[in-house]
Amino acid sequence: MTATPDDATPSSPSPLVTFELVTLFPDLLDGYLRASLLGKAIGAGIVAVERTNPRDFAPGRHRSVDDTPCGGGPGMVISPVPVVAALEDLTARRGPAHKILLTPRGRLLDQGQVRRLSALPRIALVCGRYEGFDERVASFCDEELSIGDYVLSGGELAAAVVIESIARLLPGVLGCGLSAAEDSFSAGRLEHPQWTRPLEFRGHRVPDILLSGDHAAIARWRRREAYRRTAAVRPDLLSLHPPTEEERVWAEEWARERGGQDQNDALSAQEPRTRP
Ligand code: 6GU
Repeated sequence: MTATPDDATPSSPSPLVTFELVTLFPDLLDGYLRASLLGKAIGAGIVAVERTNPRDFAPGRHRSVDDTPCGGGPGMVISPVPVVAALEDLTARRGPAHKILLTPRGRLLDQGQVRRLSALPRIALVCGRYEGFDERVASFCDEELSIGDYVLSGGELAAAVVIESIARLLPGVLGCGLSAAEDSFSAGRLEHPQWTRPLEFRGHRVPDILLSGDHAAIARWRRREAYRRTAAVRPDLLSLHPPTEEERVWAEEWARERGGQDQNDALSAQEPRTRP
Protein backbone atom coordinates (compact mmCIF):
# COMPACT_ATOMS: atom_id res chain seq x y z
CA MET A 1 0.00 0.00 0.00
CA THR A 2 1.32 3.40 -0.85
CA ALA A 3 0.29 6.21 1.38
CA THR A 4 0.65 9.71 0.08
CA PRO A 5 2.34 11.82 2.70
CA ASP A 6 0.52 15.02 3.43
CA ASP A 7 3.43 17.14 2.27
CA ALA A 8 3.50 15.43 -1.14
CA THR A 9 0.41 17.28 -2.30
CA PRO A 10 0.81 21.03 -2.43
CA SER A 11 -1.74 22.51 -0.04
CA SER A 12 -3.78 25.15 -1.85
CA PRO A 13 -2.36 28.49 -0.73
CA SER A 14 -4.71 31.07 0.68
CA PRO A 15 -5.46 33.58 -2.08
CA LEU A 16 -3.50 36.83 -2.22
CA VAL A 17 -6.73 38.64 -3.06
CA THR A 18 -10.35 37.58 -2.72
CA PHE A 19 -12.95 39.48 -4.71
CA GLU A 20 -16.50 39.45 -3.39
CA LEU A 21 -18.85 40.20 -6.28
CA VAL A 22 -22.19 41.62 -5.17
CA THR A 23 -24.32 41.37 -8.29
CA LEU A 24 -27.83 40.62 -9.49
CA PHE A 25 -26.23 38.60 -12.32
CA PRO A 26 -23.75 36.33 -10.53
CA ASP A 27 -23.09 34.19 -13.66
CA LEU A 28 -22.42 37.10 -15.98
CA LEU A 29 -18.62 37.07 -15.66
CA ASP A 30 -18.18 33.29 -15.39
CA GLY A 31 -16.78 32.77 -18.88
CA TYR A 32 -14.43 35.69 -18.54
CA LEU A 33 -13.16 34.61 -15.13
CA ARG A 34 -12.50 31.08 -16.41
CA ALA A 35 -10.43 32.15 -19.39
CA SER A 36 -6.81 32.98 -19.86
CA LEU A 37 -4.35 34.15 -17.19
CA LEU A 38 -7.13 35.17 -14.84
CA GLY A 39 -8.67 31.68 -15.00
CA LYS A 40 -5.26 30.17 -14.28
CA ALA A 41 -4.72 32.52 -11.32
CA ILE A 42 -8.08 31.49 -9.89
CA GLY A 43 -7.32 27.82 -10.61
CA ALA A 44 -3.96 28.16 -8.88
CA GLY A 45 -5.61 29.75 -5.83
CA ILE A 46 -3.77 33.08 -6.18
CA VAL A 47 -7.05 34.92 -6.75
CA ALA A 48 -10.49 33.93 -5.46
CA VAL A 49 -13.85 35.25 -6.63
CA GLU A 50 -16.98 34.80 -4.52
CA ARG A 51 -20.47 35.89 -5.49
CA THR A 52 -23.42 37.18 -3.50
CA ASN A 53 -26.77 38.07 -5.07
CA PRO A 54 -28.70 40.86 -3.34
CA ARG A 55 -31.90 39.32 -4.72
CA ASP A 56 -31.43 36.45 -2.26
CA PHE A 57 -31.83 39.05 0.49
CA ALA A 58 -34.73 40.98 -1.01
CA PRO A 59 -37.86 41.02 1.10
CA GLY A 60 -41.29 39.99 -0.12
CA ARG A 61 -42.67 37.36 -2.45
CA HIS A 62 -41.40 39.15 -5.55
CA ARG A 63 -37.87 39.64 -4.22
CA SER A 64 -37.70 43.03 -5.88
CA VAL A 65 -34.47 44.91 -5.37
CA ASP A 66 -35.55 48.33 -6.65
CA ASP A 67 -38.30 50.86 -6.21
CA THR A 68 -39.47 54.14 -7.71
CA PRO A 69 -37.42 57.26 -6.93
CA CYS A 70 -38.57 59.36 -4.00
CA GLY A 71 -39.61 62.76 -5.32
CA GLY A 72 -40.62 61.27 -8.66
CA GLY A 73 -38.88 60.96 -11.99
CA PRO A 74 -38.18 58.18 -14.46
CA GLY A 75 -36.52 54.83 -13.78
CA MET A 76 -35.99 52.85 -10.64
CA VAL A 77 -33.58 53.03 -7.73
CA ILE A 78 -31.80 50.06 -6.14
CA SER A 79 -32.86 49.68 -2.52
CA PRO A 80 -30.24 49.73 0.23
CA VAL A 81 -31.99 46.87 2.04
CA PRO A 82 -30.90 43.82 -0.04
CA VAL A 83 -27.51 45.31 -0.96
CA VAL A 84 -26.49 45.98 2.64
CA ALA A 85 -27.91 42.58 3.70
CA ALA A 86 -25.70 40.96 0.99
CA LEU A 87 -22.64 42.84 2.28
CA GLU A 88 -23.39 41.74 5.86
CA ASP A 89 -23.87 38.15 4.78
CA LEU A 90 -20.54 37.87 2.93
CA THR A 91 -18.78 39.56 5.85
CA ALA A 92 -20.32 37.11 8.32
CA ARG A 93 -19.40 34.12 6.12
CA ARG A 94 -15.89 35.02 5.02
CA GLY A 95 -14.76 38.13 6.90
CA PRO A 96 -14.60 41.88 6.33
CA ALA A 97 -13.73 43.30 2.92
CA HIS A 98 -12.86 46.71 1.49
CA LYS A 99 -16.17 47.67 -0.09
CA ILE A 100 -16.17 49.41 -3.48
CA LEU A 101 -19.33 50.75 -5.05
CA LEU A 102 -19.02 50.66 -8.85
CA THR A 103 -20.70 53.68 -10.33
CA PRO A 104 -20.02 56.19 -13.12
CA ARG A 105 -20.03 58.93 -10.49
CA GLY A 106 -17.08 57.36 -8.63
CA ARG A 107 -13.42 58.30 -8.62
CA LEU A 108 -11.75 57.36 -11.90
CA LEU A 109 -9.76 54.12 -11.86
CA ASP A 110 -6.19 54.49 -13.11
CA GLN A 111 -3.01 52.44 -12.74
CA GLY A 112 -2.16 54.25 -9.50
CA GLN A 113 -5.53 53.28 -8.00
CA VAL A 114 -5.06 49.72 -9.26
CA ARG A 115 -1.69 49.54 -7.51
CA ARG A 116 -3.19 50.86 -4.29
CA LEU A 117 -6.03 48.33 -4.39
CA SER A 118 -3.70 45.42 -5.20
CA ALA A 119 -2.40 45.55 -1.61
CA LEU A 120 -5.84 44.74 -0.15
CA PRO A 121 -6.58 41.10 0.77
CA ARG A 122 -10.38 41.22 0.36
CA ILE A 123 -12.32 43.50 -1.96
CA ALA A 124 -16.10 43.61 -2.33
CA LEU A 125 -17.28 44.96 -5.70
CA VAL A 126 -20.85 46.18 -5.57
CA CYS A 127 -22.40 46.22 -9.05
CA GLY A 128 -25.44 48.27 -9.97
CA ARG A 129 -27.73 47.50 -12.89
CA TYR A 130 -29.55 50.03 -15.13
CA GLU A 131 -30.66 52.30 -12.34
CA GLY A 132 -28.78 54.15 -9.64
CA PHE A 133 -28.32 53.13 -6.05
CA ASP A 134 -30.21 54.63 -3.15
CA GLU A 135 -27.74 57.16 -1.73
CA ARG A 136 -27.53 55.20 1.52
CA VAL A 137 -25.78 52.25 -0.20
CA ALA A 138 -22.71 54.50 -0.56
CA SER A 139 -22.63 55.10 3.22
CA PHE A 140 -22.08 51.36 3.70
CA CYS A 141 -19.18 51.25 1.23
CA ASP A 142 -15.60 52.47 1.65
CA GLU A 143 -15.28 54.16 -1.74
CA GLU A 144 -16.89 54.66 -5.14
CA LEU A 145 -15.06 53.84 -8.37
CA SER A 146 -15.76 54.49 -12.05
CA ILE A 147 -13.84 52.94 -14.94
CA GLY A 148 -14.35 55.83 -17.35
CA ASP A 149 -16.45 58.74 -18.49
CA TYR A 150 -19.23 56.80 -20.16
CA VAL A 151 -22.26 54.94 -18.85
CA LEU A 152 -22.61 51.16 -18.72
CA SER A 153 -25.87 49.41 -17.98
CA GLY A 154 -24.29 47.56 -15.09
CA GLY A 155 -21.25 47.46 -12.86
CA GLU A 156 -20.28 43.89 -13.81
CA LEU A 157 -17.96 44.85 -16.66
CA ALA A 158 -16.40 47.46 -14.39
CA ALA A 159 -15.89 44.71 -11.78
CA ALA A 160 -14.15 42.56 -14.40
CA VAL A 161 -11.86 45.50 -15.21
CA VAL A 162 -11.01 45.99 -11.54
CA ILE A 163 -10.38 42.26 -11.00
CA GLU A 164 -8.17 41.84 -14.05
CA SER A 165 -6.15 45.01 -13.55
CA ILE A 166 -5.41 44.05 -9.93
CA ALA A 167 -4.83 40.33 -10.59
CA ARG A 168 -2.14 40.95 -13.20
CA LEU A 169 -0.07 42.82 -10.62
CA LEU A 170 -0.01 39.88 -8.21
CA PRO A 171 3.11 37.72 -8.13
CA GLY A 172 2.59 34.52 -10.13
CA VAL A 173 -0.27 35.80 -12.30
CA LEU A 174 1.74 37.14 -15.20
CA GLY A 175 5.01 35.58 -16.26
CA CYS A 176 7.89 37.83 -17.08
CA GLY A 177 7.13 41.13 -18.71
CA LEU A 178 4.97 42.26 -15.85
CA SER A 179 7.41 44.84 -14.58
CA ALA A 180 7.96 46.14 -18.09
CA ALA A 181 4.26 46.38 -18.84
CA GLU A 182 3.55 48.11 -15.56
CA ASP A 183 6.55 50.40 -15.54
CA SER A 184 5.50 51.89 -18.83
CA PHE A 185 2.30 53.19 -17.38
CA SER A 186 3.69 54.10 -14.00
CA ALA A 187 6.16 56.30 -15.83
CA GLY A 188 3.12 58.03 -17.35
CA ARG A 189 3.94 57.01 -20.90
CA LEU A 190 2.05 54.82 -23.34
CA GLU A 191 3.73 51.63 -24.56
CA HIS A 192 6.15 51.90 -27.46
CA PRO A 193 4.99 50.18 -30.66
CA GLN A 194 6.00 46.55 -31.29
CA TRP A 195 6.58 44.37 -34.35
CA THR A 196 7.19 40.70 -35.04
CA ARG A 197 7.82 38.63 -38.17
CA PRO A 198 7.25 38.81 -41.11
CA LEU A 199 9.68 41.70 -41.57
CA GLU A 200 7.63 42.92 -44.52
CA PHE A 201 3.83 42.69 -44.61
CA ARG A 202 1.80 44.15 -47.49
CA GLY A 203 4.29 46.92 -48.03
CA HIS A 204 4.75 47.74 -44.33
CA ARG A 205 8.26 47.07 -43.07
CA VAL A 206 9.54 46.59 -39.54
CA PRO A 207 11.71 49.65 -38.69
CA ASP A 208 15.39 48.96 -39.48
CA ILE A 209 16.62 50.05 -36.06
CA LEU A 210 14.86 47.07 -34.44
CA LEU A 211 16.94 44.72 -36.61
CA SER A 212 20.21 46.53 -35.90
CA GLY A 213 21.16 44.55 -32.79
CA ASP A 214 22.19 47.82 -31.11
CA HIS A 215 20.33 47.39 -27.81
CA ALA A 216 21.10 50.84 -26.43
CA ALA A 217 19.94 52.50 -29.64
CA ILE A 218 16.80 50.35 -29.69
CA ALA A 219 15.96 51.21 -26.08
CA ARG A 220 16.41 54.92 -26.84
CA TRP A 221 14.29 54.69 -30.00
CA ARG A 222 11.54 52.93 -28.05
CA ARG A 223 11.54 55.64 -25.36
CA ARG A 224 11.26 58.25 -28.09
CA GLU A 225 8.36 56.49 -29.85
CA ALA A 226 6.58 56.01 -26.48
CA TYR A 227 6.96 59.73 -25.82
CA ARG A 228 5.88 60.68 -29.36
CA ARG A 229 2.75 58.59 -28.98
CA THR A 230 1.97 59.93 -25.50
CA ALA A 231 2.43 63.56 -26.54
CA ALA A 232 0.19 63.01 -29.59
CA VAL A 233 -2.65 61.01 -28.02
CA ARG A 234 -2.49 61.65 -24.28
CA PRO A 235 -0.99 65.08 -23.62
CA ASP A 236 -2.85 65.02 -20.28
CA LEU A 237 -0.33 62.42 -19.07
CA LEU A 238 2.51 64.90 -19.64
CA SER A 239 1.24 67.35 -17.03
CA LEU A 240 1.16 64.57 -14.44
CA HIS A 241 4.55 63.17 -15.52
CA PRO A 242 6.60 66.06 -16.94
CA PRO A 243 8.99 65.41 -19.86
CA THR A 244 12.51 64.26 -19.02
CA GLU A 245 15.55 66.08 -20.40
CA GLU A 246 15.86 63.74 -23.41
CA GLU A 247 12.12 64.07 -24.10
CA ARG A 248 12.40 67.87 -24.09
CA VAL A 249 15.16 67.61 -26.69
CA TRP A 250 12.99 65.34 -28.88
CA ALA A 251 10.02 67.69 -28.53
CA GLU A 252 12.18 70.64 -29.66
CA GLU A 253 13.43 68.61 -32.63
CA TRP A 254 9.87 67.80 -33.67
CA ALA A 255 8.78 71.41 -33.19
CA ARG A 256 11.65 72.56 -35.46
CA GLU A 257 10.68 69.97 -38.08
CA ARG A 258 7.06 71.06 -37.86
CA GLY A 259 8.08 74.71 -38.03
CA GLY A 260 9.95 73.99 -41.25
CA GLN A 261 6.99 72.06 -42.58
CA ASP A 262 4.55 74.81 -41.53
CA GLN A 263 6.68 77.37 -43.36
CA ASN A 264 6.66 75.22 -46.48
CA ASP A 265 2.89 74.87 -46.18
CA ALA A 266 2.51 78.62 -45.75
CA LEU A 267 4.73 79.30 -48.79
CA SER A 268 2.91 76.86 -51.02
CA ALA A 269 -0.43 78.27 -49.83
CA GLN A 270 0.68 81.67 -51.14
CA GLU A 271 1.54 80.23 -54.54
CA PRO A 272 -1.13 80.66 -57.18
CA ARG A 273 -3.10 77.44 -57.67
CA THR A 274 -2.84 77.60 -61.44
CA ARG A 275 0.27 78.73 -63.20
CA PRO A 276 -0.24 81.54 -65.69
CL1 6GU B 1 -18.35 51.44 -12.36
N1 6GU B 1 -20.67 51.43 -13.60
C1 6GU B 1 -21.49 51.78 -14.60
N2 6GU B 1 -22.76 51.35 -14.59
N3 6GU B 1 -21.13 52.54 -15.61
C2 6GU B 1 -19.86 52.95 -15.61
C3 6GU B 1 -18.96 52.64 -14.61
C4 6GU B 1 -19.40 51.86 -13.59
N4 6GU B 1 -17.78 53.22 -14.90
C5 6GU B 1 -17.97 53.86 -16.03
N5 6GU B 1 -19.22 53.72 -16.47
